[in-house]
Amino acid sequence: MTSSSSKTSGNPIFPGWYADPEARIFEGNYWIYPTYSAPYEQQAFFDAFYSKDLVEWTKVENILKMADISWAWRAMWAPSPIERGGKYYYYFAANDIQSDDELGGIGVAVADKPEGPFRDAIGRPLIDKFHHGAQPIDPHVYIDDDGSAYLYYGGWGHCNVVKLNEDMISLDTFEDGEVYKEVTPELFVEGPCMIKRGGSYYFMWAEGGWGQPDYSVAYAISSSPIGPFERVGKILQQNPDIATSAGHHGMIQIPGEDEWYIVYHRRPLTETDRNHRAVCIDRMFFNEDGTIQPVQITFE
Ligand code: FUB
Repeated sequence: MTSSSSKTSGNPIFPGWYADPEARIFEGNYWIYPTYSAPYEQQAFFDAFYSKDLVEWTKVENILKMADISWAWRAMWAPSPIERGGKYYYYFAANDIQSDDELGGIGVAVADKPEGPFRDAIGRPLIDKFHHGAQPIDPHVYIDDDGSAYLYYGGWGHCNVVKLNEDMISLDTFEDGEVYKEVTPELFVEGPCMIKRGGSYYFMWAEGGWGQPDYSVAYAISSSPIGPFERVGKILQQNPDIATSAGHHGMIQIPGEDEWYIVYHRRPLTETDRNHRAVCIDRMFFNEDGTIQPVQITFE
């Protein structure tokens, strides 16, 4: 693991069109779990990347394949894995359902190792309907210090949170009896992400137009993992000299340090295809008052 003098490999950090990176630390390695960014017919598998130092990345191919998810037929994307009790739970979106009549939504797979192979945990989507208007896509899983597990998700401008049971493959209820709690912050589009720092919950999301140059990341600070999430401002956005469409991210904290990196996708200036998205890492700094400084996107 690296410390304050951490370098990254130069942006983008690995070759290939990948998007929606989730970032984790498992078994002493940094891991990035992205979408394979291609037309839907080709989005039929997931690769993952790991590194000891954020510089050299090794690719693991096909950690989960659509052929192994009986109900998935169209595309799979936006993964979010987490470890609990020695098992790895991998949440993902599939099929891009547009209404409650279609089969699809957020699935959950499980494996014994961070590199998989992942297998379907329940044989059907974990979340298969629209609740409070949130399309069941873009899951992000978070376990709080007290062991409570939350799954944030949403698209089409609405964001929900559900509580997971300890088995990580079924839904609990909140104290008020709700299962699907809407937590949509102002301007939310998709791609939720949660971190905790100094007792505060930092909820972040993608806003702006999907595939548009103004795609970006904003955040809220709350004293609770279920909000309310009041928008503070933007963290990440395009730089006309470097890249456009910077958004849908994950976060890495260097173990034991107050040192944070944002892992996100962006579109090189030379590209116009919406799927030509590449994974990048840049440093993210907090101000003394706990607010977040706008990230400078770089080629470093
Ligand atoms: O990669 C597919 C979609 O692109 C995700 O659902 C969105 O968050 C956007 O990044």
